[in-house]
Amino acid sequence: MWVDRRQLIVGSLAGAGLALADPLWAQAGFDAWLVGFRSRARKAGLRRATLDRALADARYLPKVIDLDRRQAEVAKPMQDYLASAASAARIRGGQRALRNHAQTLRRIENRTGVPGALVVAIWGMESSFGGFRGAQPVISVLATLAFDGRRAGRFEDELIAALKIIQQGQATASQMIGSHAGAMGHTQFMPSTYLAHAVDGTGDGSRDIWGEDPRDALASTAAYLKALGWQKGQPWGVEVSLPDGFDPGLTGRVLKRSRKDWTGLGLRLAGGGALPDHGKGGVILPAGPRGPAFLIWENFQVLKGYNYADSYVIGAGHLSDRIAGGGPIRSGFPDRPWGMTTDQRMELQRHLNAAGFNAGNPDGVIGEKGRAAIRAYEASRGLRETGVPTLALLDALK
Ligand SMILES: [Ca+2]
Repeated sequence: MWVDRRQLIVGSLAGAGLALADPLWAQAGFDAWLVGFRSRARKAGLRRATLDRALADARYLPKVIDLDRRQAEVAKPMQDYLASAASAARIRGGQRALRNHAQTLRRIENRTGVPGALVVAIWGMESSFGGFRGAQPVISVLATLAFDGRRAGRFEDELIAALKIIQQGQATASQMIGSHAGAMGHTQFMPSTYLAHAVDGTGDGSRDIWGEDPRDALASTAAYLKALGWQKGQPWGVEVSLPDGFDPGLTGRVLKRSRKDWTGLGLRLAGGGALPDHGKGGVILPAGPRGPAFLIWENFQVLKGYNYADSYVIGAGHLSDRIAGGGPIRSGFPDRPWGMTTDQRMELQRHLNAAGFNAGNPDGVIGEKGRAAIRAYEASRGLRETGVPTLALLDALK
């Protein structure tokens, strides 16, 4: 009974936003939540013995909540993001990894069509080639996030997936170390991704993405990309040059054209040369029309399955090109993407969101989501659909 009573009190305080400010109350609420969770986990097929063992040390981690709430402020400018995503040290690290694991990566590529340089680039992005795999107890992290309630359903599902991994004997709760968001191992798999896609890359029957040996994680990463639809031989994207006077309203991931059409519109490979042919593709302008332009195909979308942010996909894709011997991005970056300050871009995002057009987190980056929101706004007003952020649009929305 005392558990129920405490849950009641904590529940009402949580409603007032007070409970989580006090770690003691939070711990009390967490313990009560765990009792209810156990019965839901049992219904999901987890055995009592698994839960006793795996949840014995589960505890509320206030820091996880702090970090979760601190996400999504002003995004880094694209050039700064790319400079760290594809730093000289990381390119060297990737080339070393490509040599050290050449045989494994060749085997993986033969099986999945995913190039070794890309697998290694993701490894570099996710954990600095295994150097930073996270140090948090994943069971407690996921339990804390599920209890916190902002995305309770999602994190409770992940916690159940993590417990199933333990029940399968793939790892113990204490081996299951990861990030403050519950991502695990060399390439930072969420538990549900592990359950659906992890494979044995070493042939020993285990799927160990947590230990020192990265081969299971590398094979699993490629298997996951293949399952997401990776197309062999197709790049993530290529940098292109646009002719003078090019209409940015023609760009956007969803506005696909054939190679012949893009060529006719004056596009060339950045640095010269004819465009490659991988079917219909779209052109994206991550820093606006005065920054780099990329021609992208289906594999760009596949990589978004790994991490939805366009910046991540461009970062991982570009890093893989550099690891494979390609050069830096040729175009410079404008000080003001789309001719607007960061504050103005954030304001535009906020106004679009308020008007019912989902432009995503107001972080100052007008990516594909923001451009789709602008197109929807334009369509709703009977305007030509450009998806192009401008000061005039901001004024119209104010
Ligand atoms: Ca293995």
